[in-house]
Amino acid sequence: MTALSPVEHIKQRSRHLRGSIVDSLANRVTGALADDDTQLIKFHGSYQQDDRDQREERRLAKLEPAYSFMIRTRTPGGVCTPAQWLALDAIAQTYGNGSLRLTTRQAFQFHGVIKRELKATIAAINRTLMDTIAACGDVNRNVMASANPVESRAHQVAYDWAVRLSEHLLPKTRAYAEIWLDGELVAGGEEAEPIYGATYLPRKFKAAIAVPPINDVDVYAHDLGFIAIIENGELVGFNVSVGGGLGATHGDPATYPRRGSVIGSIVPEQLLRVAEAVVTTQRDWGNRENRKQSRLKYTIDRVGLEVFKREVESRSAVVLGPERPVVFTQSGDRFGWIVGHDGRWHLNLRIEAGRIADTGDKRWASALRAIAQVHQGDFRITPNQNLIVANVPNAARAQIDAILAAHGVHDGSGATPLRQRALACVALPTCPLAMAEAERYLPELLSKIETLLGKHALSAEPIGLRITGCPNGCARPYLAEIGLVGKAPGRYNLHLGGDLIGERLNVLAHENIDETQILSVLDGWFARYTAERGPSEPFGDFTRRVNKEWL
Ligand code: SRM
Ligand code: SF4
Repeated sequence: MTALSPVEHIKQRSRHLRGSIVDSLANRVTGALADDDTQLIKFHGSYQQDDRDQREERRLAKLEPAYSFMIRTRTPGGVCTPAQWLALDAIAQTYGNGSLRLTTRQAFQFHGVIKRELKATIAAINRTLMDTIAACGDVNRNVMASANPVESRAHQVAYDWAVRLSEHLLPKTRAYAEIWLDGELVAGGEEAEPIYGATYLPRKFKAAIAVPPINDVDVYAHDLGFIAIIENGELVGFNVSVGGGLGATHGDPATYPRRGSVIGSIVPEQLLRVAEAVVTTQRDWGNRENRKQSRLKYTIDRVGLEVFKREVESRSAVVLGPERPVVFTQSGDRFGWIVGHDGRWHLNLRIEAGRIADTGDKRWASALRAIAQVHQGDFRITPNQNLIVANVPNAARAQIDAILAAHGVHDGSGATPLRQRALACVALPTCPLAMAEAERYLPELLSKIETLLGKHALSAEPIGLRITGCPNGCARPYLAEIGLVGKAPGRYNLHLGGDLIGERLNVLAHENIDETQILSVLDGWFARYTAERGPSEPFGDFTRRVNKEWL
């Protein structure tokens, strides 16, 4: 028998995620945690990192790396109140690096929190009635839901289910309360984890709820996806998708992005039972020896989709109905003011790479703080790293517009569709796994590609580009029409052929190329696209059609 991976042993001896985190926090000799605790802290919503820009300088000065912590919230569906916004903004200023980061999974991230302020920061987040438990780690993570509050009542129902699912799959350990909130100690940490057991899941687990026709959540990228079936504006059920996941390792063909497979449909009341059955099947069947093979997608490919489906049916006592027809028309956001079905207004703001900060004349952090001080509705983080100022009465719109203008920012509706749709993961300097830049490089790269699009009279085309600093896929690059995946400093793999609705994985077209080569390859494609495209044929479909071997 192959040995369990080291992380399994750490979980096993952690007494339900306690480990020695309390001692690690108290140790003033280092800015880091003990090794085991760096794994366990993830389940509490935080990662230990170090500033990679400073690594070499500190090494030469014989100093330990500049350790700090990233903290991620659990915000199902990405919804928060203005009061929460103000509190989170203040926390970022007091304890973090001054910026808030909206993630591709509708959460907030704080970067740059030092160890001695970690407890105060997490406690402060909890005082806002938001938490960070299970935002990371081998558990079900933040549950996503279509952010669009516009179309129908179905969106509210989908959001409510996302909250219920998130709560249902939360770890039951009291470790979080004990460590961060001075909760009562549980003797020996012996409380039960009825869904997860003592060693939790073999690997991270992600769930999302999509409300057609908008697949903003990229539902097929998730271990578990629910696709709402809507009849006459009412949500009457869900298609169930399993086994999506995007992470891969360069040069290791045993790892790959996988699109989720629909195994059937359910009525809403069956959602929690089916979700729990998928989770416990993965708990029991997932690979605990090799973490590169432990996501649900590999479990399903190993045992077969039919076998997996039968097990889920048996554990949930739900017989899945046939897959129902659903149609997605887009995965991107719609910018500017949109009026909802109930007459309230929603302002979708484009936030470049999700980073909320005051940078030069563009004072996003101050603008949103000022909006939060007067806003009576809520805020919604979109899965595209953008923000909706939601539920605004008509009379309050002018004030919000004026605040934005006074702070040098705008909703992004005037930007090129390329810029509107683009996503970039965090990458350097905080992500330890980054091989190349992503967030910091995005603005410059987009400007260069916009010049090319202008040259070919394609500036108005809705072309989707996503860039990541490594093959883990945090900005879901494998679903983009143009996906750039970091290989080394300044070098990327170029993927082409995704679609605009998140239903098709793209294909590796060029390996390990630099900016000059990227621009030259795209220049060639844009020229052909202008000359040879079919009527209304999107760029991704065109590249796919022309390269028939990709089909
Ligand atoms: Fe991710 C690891 C950032 C969404 C796949 N991801 C990381 C870490 C924590 C690096 C680490 O392990 O030390 C990154 C922290 C960087 C930093 O400094 O903040 C990181 N991931 C992010 C975020 C912040 C990207 C962003 O720019 O928004 C997203 C946070 C989401 C959230 O709020 O929970 C983020 N990560 C994703 C997604 C997209 C999604 O889920 O829709 C994926 C691809 C889907 C999937 O999971 O298959 C993704 N992240 C990964 C992986 C690869 C997992 C795999 O199966 O191979 C890793 C590495 C790992 O787990 O070993 C990873
Ligand atoms: Fe880091 Fe890679 Fe994720 Fe980007 S894709 S945030 S570089 S792990």
